Amino acid sequence: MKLFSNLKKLKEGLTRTRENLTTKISEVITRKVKIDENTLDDLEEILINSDLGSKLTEQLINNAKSALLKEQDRTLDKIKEILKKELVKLIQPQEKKTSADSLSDQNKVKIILIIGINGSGKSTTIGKLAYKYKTEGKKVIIGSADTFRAAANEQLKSWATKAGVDLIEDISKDPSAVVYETVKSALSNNYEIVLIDTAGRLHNNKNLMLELNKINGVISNLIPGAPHECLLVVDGNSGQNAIMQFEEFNKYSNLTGVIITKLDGTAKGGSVLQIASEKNIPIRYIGLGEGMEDLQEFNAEEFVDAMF
Ligand SMILES: Nc1nc2c(ncn2[C@@H]2O[C@H](COP(=O)(O)OP(=O)(O)O)[C@@H](O)[C@H]2O)c(=O)[nH]1
Ligand SMILES: [Mg+2]
Repeated sequence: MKLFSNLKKLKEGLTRTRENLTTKISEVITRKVKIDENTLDDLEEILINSDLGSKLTEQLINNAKSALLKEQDRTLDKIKEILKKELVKLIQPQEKKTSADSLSDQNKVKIILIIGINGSGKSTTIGKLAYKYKTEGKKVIIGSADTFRAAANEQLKSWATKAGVDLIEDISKDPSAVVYETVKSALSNNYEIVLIDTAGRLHNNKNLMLELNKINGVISNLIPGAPHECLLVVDGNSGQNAIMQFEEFNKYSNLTGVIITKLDGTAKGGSVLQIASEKNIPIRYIGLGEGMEDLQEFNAEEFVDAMF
């Protein structure tokens, strides 16, 4: 399922991250006669500032250290190559999980719940996913369960139209009722993919938690074991906050994966790697723009390659 996997697009999307990183790394390296502790400290700072976070950066620098210090060839290319190789090793475990797509045949219908804070890109990602599955020949329906904002519903409807898929909305503005109707309809009309959009913020976290619990309950009452996927959408610009969002949502949802959006607009693509290395959860997709096809499966090597 490599539909939109396109290295060129990934590189385009990560242009700002790459320029930011390589400019700074080359500034540090080219000033130096040899790679000493100070140089490594400078590298460390650059990586932290690119949102890799202190933990991943420390691991990366430590792993790269011996290789770097032993290396006779201290050109920028060589150093980048070593950093890339060590970074891929650290984040690859999460990619392997991704490639075994959990779209198993045992579930005739697959229920995918999309959660995350307001503005993270949930509805846009649902539009892209709807289009992706539709293009693969699947019968797709969207449940518009962010009933709190009229504009949110209109936006999702326009995505559904563009992707050519069906959508259930409103049901007197009750999110659980929308979810119920959507799953019911999916079961009686042989839909294969159900994408459920949710609200990002109720007036407090407790309400959001109760709402998500209720939605999960409605789904599992209709289909035991569902939702089959619960994906957290995180804005790639959110830095350290990405980890916090993950931890918060993970408390009251059974997260099966993460989607990181807006990687085309940030100079700091490192938050992806931070989640991939620190949390035992697959990075399922990355968002690289506002178009229908701007969604790719996460591939550690490709990502690191596009980043440096
Ligand atoms: N550049 C870019 N913009 C995105 C991406 N994903 C979402 N957006 C934009 O981010 C804004 C919020 O997205 P939306 O889907 O409404 O977020 P939601 O509140 O979580 O549903 C919109 O303006 C989207 O067009 C992405 O991958 N790249
Ligand atoms: Mg939305």
